[in-house]
Amino acid sequence: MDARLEAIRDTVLARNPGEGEFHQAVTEVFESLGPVHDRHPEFLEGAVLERLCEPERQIIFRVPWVDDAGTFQINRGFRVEFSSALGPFKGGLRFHPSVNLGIVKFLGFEQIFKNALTGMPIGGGKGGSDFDPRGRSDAEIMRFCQSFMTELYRHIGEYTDVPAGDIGVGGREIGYLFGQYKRITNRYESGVLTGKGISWGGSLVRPEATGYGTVIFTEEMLKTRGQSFDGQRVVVSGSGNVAINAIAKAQSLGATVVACSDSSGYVVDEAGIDVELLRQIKEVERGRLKDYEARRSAVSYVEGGSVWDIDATVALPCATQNELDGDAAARLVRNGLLAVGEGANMPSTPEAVAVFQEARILFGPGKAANAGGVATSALEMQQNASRDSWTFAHTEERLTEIMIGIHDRCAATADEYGDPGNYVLGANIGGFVKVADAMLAQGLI
Ligand code: NDP
Ligand code: 2IT
Repeated sequence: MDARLEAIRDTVLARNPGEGEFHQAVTEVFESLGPVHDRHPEFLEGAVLERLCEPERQIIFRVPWVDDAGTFQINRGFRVEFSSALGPFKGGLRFHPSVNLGIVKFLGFEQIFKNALTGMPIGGGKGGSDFDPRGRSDAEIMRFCQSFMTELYRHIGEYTDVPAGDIGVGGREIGYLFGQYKRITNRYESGVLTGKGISWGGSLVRPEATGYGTVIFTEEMLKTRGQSFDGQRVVVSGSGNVAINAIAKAQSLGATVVACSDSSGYVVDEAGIDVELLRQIKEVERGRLKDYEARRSAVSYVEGGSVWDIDATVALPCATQNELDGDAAARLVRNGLLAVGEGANMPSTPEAVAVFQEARILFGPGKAANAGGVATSALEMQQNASRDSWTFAHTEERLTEIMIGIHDRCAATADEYGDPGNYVLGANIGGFVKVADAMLAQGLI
């Protein structure tokens, strides 16, 4: 890492002890930015990095609620408003027991650059709670969401901060959150949340957008080597929103997705994952992946273990951070891997990324490859602002254009900085320069 940047990075780490994932995300971005500061000394003079690593605002709050047994429950809520240089804070809410300030800050930091890469007018933020939705009834989820919004409502707004979903937060939760926001404020403010239901202000394609976008981005990478998804053997991790839609899109392009996972285990289905069955189990029944095995022939379910033990030519990690380590990366590379598209945020450890880059594997980092979700959220905001709703075909076309645009900007930036094919460099520099320019133009704030 460039010595000037390393000194700033060390201060950031010392000021934010115990936030391992945030440290990892900051280090990863800083490692790309040395050459930018040679060309743009004004970024150092303007303390752009010091400012970017200090969120504009961080909100931590108590979320009290009552479970079905009548027991009082107390969770912790977060919203970290990182950067509004390019637009209102924008980013998802994650409900998972592992959520803490360091996780929310890593996600919010990544979101700044991701949102810049989309070319849409959105800043970066993230939030969530250590609430565990697993095994909770619908009524419990509703009461939790209502309590969460009873604090969050005063911090968000169409022109301020626009949350959406992430792990554990989908259409159902956005509905309960929106209802409570409306009730408290007495305003039908569609633009305050994205990922809404289609009949009440949502956008077609938003549910599919992250998974579809990841596959579109990966297809563009494959094209640079004269390849495509057609005929590829694909492994996807996770079986949530991003994973299911990545599987659907990859198979529509002629790939066979042979395995996917949840936090309990993975299934191998050599004939190709039956997406409709997977949707039925995970989205309709809210069941576990284990249930897939009994309902389809010639399928094996492996309890525990890692889905990355299964060979693939294309790997799409779509579950969570640091799920694919250096050993798994090395094994995949030895066994014929061509490309990795990160549907999740920071799923590959730094060691895994180093293995992929060393082997010149096509590697699309999350902040570029999974930007289709937030980009379609921005399209939802556009539709809300104009009180319009677009067709599926039109919205999908916009998503495709945006993903191809992100791919091409990352590739062009990597070329410009002398490392063709390095999408990590392209994404970090491409996103950063846009934000840095806006920050300097807006003065010291
Ligand atoms: P979902 O909650 O719909 O699904 C998450 C999936 O990942 C589930 O299969 C879950 O398994 C698995 N998972 C979660 N945590 C862990 C863990 N600690 N270990 C192993 N498996 C785990 O979330 P999404 O699909 O929305 O999100 C997946 C990833 O994509 C996240 O990294 C998210 O930040 C990222 N992302 C999401 C976007 C969106 O629009 N939703 C946009 C861009 C990125 P289980 O059910 O067993 O917990
Ligand atoms: O990580 C992400 O980009 C998301 N969870 C989606 C954020 C959004 O505002 O749609």
